[in-house]
Amino acid sequence: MTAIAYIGLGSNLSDPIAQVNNALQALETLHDSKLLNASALYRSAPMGPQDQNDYINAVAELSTSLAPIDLLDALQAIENEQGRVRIGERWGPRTLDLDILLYNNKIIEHPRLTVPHYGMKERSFVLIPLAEIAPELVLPDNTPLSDLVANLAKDDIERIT
Ligand code: ROI
Repeated sequence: MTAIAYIGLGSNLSDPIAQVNNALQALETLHDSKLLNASALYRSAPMGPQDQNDYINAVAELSTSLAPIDLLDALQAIENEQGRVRIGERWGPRTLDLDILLYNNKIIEHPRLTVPHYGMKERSFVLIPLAEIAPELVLPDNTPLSDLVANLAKDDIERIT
């Protein structure tokens, strides 16, 4: 069985554009998976503490035969291979975040994994790149992505490629 998963990418340390591009390359060669699509890169103002750099964000679409937790393990391996560093505890800067945003139409409540990603419905840096590659998407709670995007402040994000 294959699933469609949407992955959020984010970085604001150690050459964030290169971090995100390298992560997209790693997703291209991810086992048991195929990278179907990737958004442009976006520069976004930090959500959370403001005394940190802007982020580079993107969203990728995968088809995968990995179960959700196996996909999470694979994404964490990519984060670790790219020398993930986190500074501070909550919402501090990071070299690379790879988040499972959606996995088919599944709702997952697992100690290690919540899908849909808990903050995605309010985050322009997730919704705008996602809408670029999946404008017709409807979330598992039946909310059309286009409704969320229509009601979003977009002054904190800029497409850069
Ligand atoms: N802010 C932006 N703009 N982009 C992110 O990817 C991001 N990731 C985070 C927090 C710290 C919440 N802020 C962010 O984890």
